[in-house]
Amino acid sequence: MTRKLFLIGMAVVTAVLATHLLLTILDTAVAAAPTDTLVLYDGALGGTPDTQNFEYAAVNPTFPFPPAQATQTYSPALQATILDTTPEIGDLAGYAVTPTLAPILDRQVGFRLDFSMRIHSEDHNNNDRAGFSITMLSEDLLGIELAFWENEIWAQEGGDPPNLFTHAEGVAYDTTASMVDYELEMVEDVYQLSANGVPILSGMLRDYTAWEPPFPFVPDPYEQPNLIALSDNTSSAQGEIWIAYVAITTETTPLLNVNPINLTVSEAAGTAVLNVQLSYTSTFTVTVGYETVPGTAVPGIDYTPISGTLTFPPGLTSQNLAIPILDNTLDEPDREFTLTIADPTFARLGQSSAAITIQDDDEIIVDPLMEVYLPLVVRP
Ligand SMILES: [Ca+2]
Ligand SMILES: [Ca+2]
Ligand SMILES: [Ca+2]
Ligand SMILES: [Ca+2]
Repeated sequence: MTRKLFLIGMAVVTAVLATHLLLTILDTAVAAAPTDTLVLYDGALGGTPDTQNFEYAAVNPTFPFPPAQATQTYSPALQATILDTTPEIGDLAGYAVTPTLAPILDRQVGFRLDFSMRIHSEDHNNNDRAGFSITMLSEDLLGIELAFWENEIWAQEGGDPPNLFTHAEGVAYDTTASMVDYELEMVEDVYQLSANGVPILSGMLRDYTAWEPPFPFVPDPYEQPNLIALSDNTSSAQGEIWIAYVAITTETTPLLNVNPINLTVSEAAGTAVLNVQLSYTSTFTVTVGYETVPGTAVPGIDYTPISGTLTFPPGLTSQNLAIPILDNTLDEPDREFTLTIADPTFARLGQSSAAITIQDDDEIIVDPLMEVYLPLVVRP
């Protein structure tokens, strides 16, 4: 079994190539990115991915280790790189981001790989293998390896052998028809793949660390944090793949904000209405807990406490919370309490609390006599 040797070879190559000169060139490219999106390869700029933020390796791991016949060719007409492993099925070839350049891929705040590509052709002699795969691992080594066939995209199973690296959930999809803009997002424990803006496949993240290199001196790519690799990593399949664009974006989950931060209502208002808003639409279903926290205002006397969970289906970005305010006839100071949100899923907390002030609307109950005679006393 030689399927994972490509990634091993790539890791070794990475170590060899990590020269000061290379890092200087790559750092320059990274610094140009203005946001938390890091463009890893842009075919419109010209050149193959290894002239930008990727490294390339091609090996034939079968004894006596003949030179790899796989090629990478930049096409000005396509503004893309053609990776071709069809000359020899035994070849392993592809790209990985230099570990020192990879951003931290934190599942709790989410990250997303955007890639534009077309499977020109793909062929495999094993139901559990594919001529092209995208592998992305989080900082804590959970991730997904997606296999691309001409007519299906599917996930490699994780865990322990014999299930490890077998054909798991997939979706029928024509990967050959045209260049497709894919988005592979990971948040918390799940991944979701979209094609041209439409979610097509999702599932749980996998743990591939049970795989072990066949030689103790080579590093294990499945135990390399923040791994991003695009490759034919098997001797059981081959393909011709056109790659036009790859970028990684971190902190992809939206922020949850309570508005307004300070709200003043009359005791007679009936309700205090607060708004909970997502900073942008999520393709995941976002939830967040909420509850009222007493201050000088007393639950059951000044307001009716509320608590629960808000759910934002994909597309919904705003919801209101109405807190019942209780009226009375006592003259009293203004009273305050707080609404807080906590424990979000598929989102981050932004402004997580709001202070509500209940203004008293009752007047001093004066002695009727005073009310009648006081004006007479003060009148000149
Ligand atoms: Ca391992
Ligand atoms: Ca191959
Ligand atoms: Ca009142
Ligand atoms: Ca009152």
